[in-house]
Amino acid sequence: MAEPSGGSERAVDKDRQLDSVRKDSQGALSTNTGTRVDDTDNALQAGERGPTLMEDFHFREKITHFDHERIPERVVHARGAGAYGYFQPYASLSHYTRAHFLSDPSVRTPVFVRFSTVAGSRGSADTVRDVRGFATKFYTAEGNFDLVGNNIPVFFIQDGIKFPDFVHAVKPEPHNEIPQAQSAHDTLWDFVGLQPETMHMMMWLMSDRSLPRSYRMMQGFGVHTFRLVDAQGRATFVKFHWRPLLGTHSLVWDETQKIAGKDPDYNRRDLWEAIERGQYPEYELGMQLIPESDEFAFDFDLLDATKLLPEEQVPVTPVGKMVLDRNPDNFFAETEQVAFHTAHVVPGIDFTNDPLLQARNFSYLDTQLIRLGGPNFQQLPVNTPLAEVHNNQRDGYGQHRIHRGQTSYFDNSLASGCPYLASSQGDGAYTHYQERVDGVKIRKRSESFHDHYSQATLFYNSLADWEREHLVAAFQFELGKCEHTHVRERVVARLNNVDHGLATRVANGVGVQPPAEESTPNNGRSSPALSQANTTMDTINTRQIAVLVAHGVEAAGVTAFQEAMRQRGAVVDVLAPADGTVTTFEGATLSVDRAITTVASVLYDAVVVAGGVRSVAMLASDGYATHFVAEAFKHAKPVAAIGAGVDLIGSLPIPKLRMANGESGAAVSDQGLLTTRDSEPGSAFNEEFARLLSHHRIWERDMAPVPA
Ligand code: HDD
Repeated sequence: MAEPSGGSERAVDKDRQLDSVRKDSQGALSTNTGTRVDDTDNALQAGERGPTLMEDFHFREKITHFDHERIPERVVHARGAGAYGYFQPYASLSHYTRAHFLSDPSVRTPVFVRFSTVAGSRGSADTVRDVRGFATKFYTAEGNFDLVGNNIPVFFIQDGIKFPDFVHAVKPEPHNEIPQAQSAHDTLWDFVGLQPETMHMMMWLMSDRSLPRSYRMMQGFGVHTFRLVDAQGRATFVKFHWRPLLGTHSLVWDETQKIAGKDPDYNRRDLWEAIERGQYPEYELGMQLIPESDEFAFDFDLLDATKLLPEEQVPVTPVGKMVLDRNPDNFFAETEQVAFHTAHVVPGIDFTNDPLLQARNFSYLDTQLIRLGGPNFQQLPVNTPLAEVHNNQRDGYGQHRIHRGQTSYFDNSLASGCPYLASSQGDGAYTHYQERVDGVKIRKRSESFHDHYSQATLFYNSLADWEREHLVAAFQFELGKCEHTHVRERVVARLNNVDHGLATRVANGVGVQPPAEESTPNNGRSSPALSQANTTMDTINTRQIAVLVAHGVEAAGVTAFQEAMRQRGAVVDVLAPADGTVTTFEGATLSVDRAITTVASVLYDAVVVAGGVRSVAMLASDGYATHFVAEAFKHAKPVAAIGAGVDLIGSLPIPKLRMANGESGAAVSDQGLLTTRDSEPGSAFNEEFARLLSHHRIWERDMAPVPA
């Protein structure tokens, strides 16, 4: 085999490959056979008021094509957003794997990533409570490798044969197709109560992990234990992790529900806009590497996808970085038609006997056949590998290749035996890891898969207080939506095996009898790495800040603040009661980015009320503006006020915190409320604001009783 080309050149190869099929809107209008068309608004008809004629080939072609525009949406993960980029390892991993793309730090491998929600339809809102898919296609020189993961490190079920049952339970109920993209309904919780193996994953789903602030701020996990195999055929177990460089951050539940109406494309738009601004999302790939000799060293089974491997037991080794730097040109052609498959592997990466993974290795190929209409979906441009493809597979719907020659079988002599068999050494052929397998045919779950609660407890114990409060509230919300009392009761009984206090609180919130005594004592174990309280909090890059202004605003303070935040990578929008410009206190004009009525506080990470007595008086009498600030406060966001802006805060129905008073003086910061009477706040104010924002939310005032 020719040595795959290396270096940064490779990252653009996929882009170059796609160039051959890109099409710009230009030239004269024509039919699909190239016949030019001079009227596409009026069908050919017999007389001005007469019937349309069959003869109108342009009409028929146009309508027929339109009638066939839709393809089946993905049965799960229908709603998604994608981007291109590249992956580059920090150092060679050749002592673990022969995979070329992991063996040379000079090789940049092009990638396409698709993020998704699971339960909702293609048009559902982005911010629903759900798992997020994190699927990466590496276009390596040795073929495509797909890492089809989620933002949660465990899964609902242990054996893939249960996947249709689980998905039927979580999807809208079949008799009335309600609710859309929601887990808060009877059938899901009925399933959960009857399947204790779901309990660990349900703890994650009820945590803030299911409400990511951004696809750029969530982790990714390969979930299963895979195998890395080196050139000598030696294997190491591996668990894959993606860590976002911006930290792992979430929205709050009330906020996500409002965003679902204000901007259903919130996460999709966020990804798109960050890439358009050149603020490229970055993720570090990490690996937990487990020697084969340690296969049975843990108190759970490495083949059980409802279990994670605590980082405190086996640390995550950072091995490389992925950067997403290009938006697709066409959503359908690329993001919709991309076809991921867990069995798209390259030499050096292999499977384990995890029964969930084994099932996936069947399901993903099968689903593409119906979704993309036949066996040639790999020829769709987004799926085409950079590695050369030669085989004797022929024909089928959507065949784009013109295979030449007389032969389409192996072995042949008429085409000199081509395509010939690749060898594993010289030609880099894939060889399956030679695992010894010995067993009787049996339908039985291994004993080692039977503990369903220890890690659910581990997760619960690892959460910060505020995370635990959110989780309890989520269970209460979801079970509170269930109509059947016995469904609520059974889940509470399951939770009693996780933690008695948790079960009691949930029971009290949903009106069922709390369990009298604990069924399993809390094991007291925790893993700090599982809490989002311990994530990266050192940047405000790409954070969205709203500055509220009106006529009479003291603009000097606003401009200096804007500049200071932009230098740190944040996005600052000036919002006013109306779009256009406002006349400033100084007599100049200040551009307005958006009218307050067209946005909402839930679309921002922080809010600042600018100074200027007239401006503040106008804002204080504007219900949208006051609601904006109070709501941001309720959602635990940094709220700041400059000069007279402090008076607006004082007039709001929010808990009274310490605020700046008097004519001037240093800024006062109290539980994320930052105030200064100076109309031009200095660098100390900016520093403190950036510090608060880098912490994402001020959880100490979370759940503030604010009527917003
Ligand atoms: Fe799956 C899509 C992730 C278990 C069957 N899955 C799909 C996608 C992601 C995952 C991210 C969307 C890919 C894309 O963007 O196109 N799935 C997972 C993870 C799992 C998992 C992390 C457990 C660890 N999945 C799973 C099982 C089965 C499937 C057990 C079936 C036995 N998944 C599918 C599917 C989908 C899919 C039906 C729908 C569309 C597609 O594959 O291409 O085949």
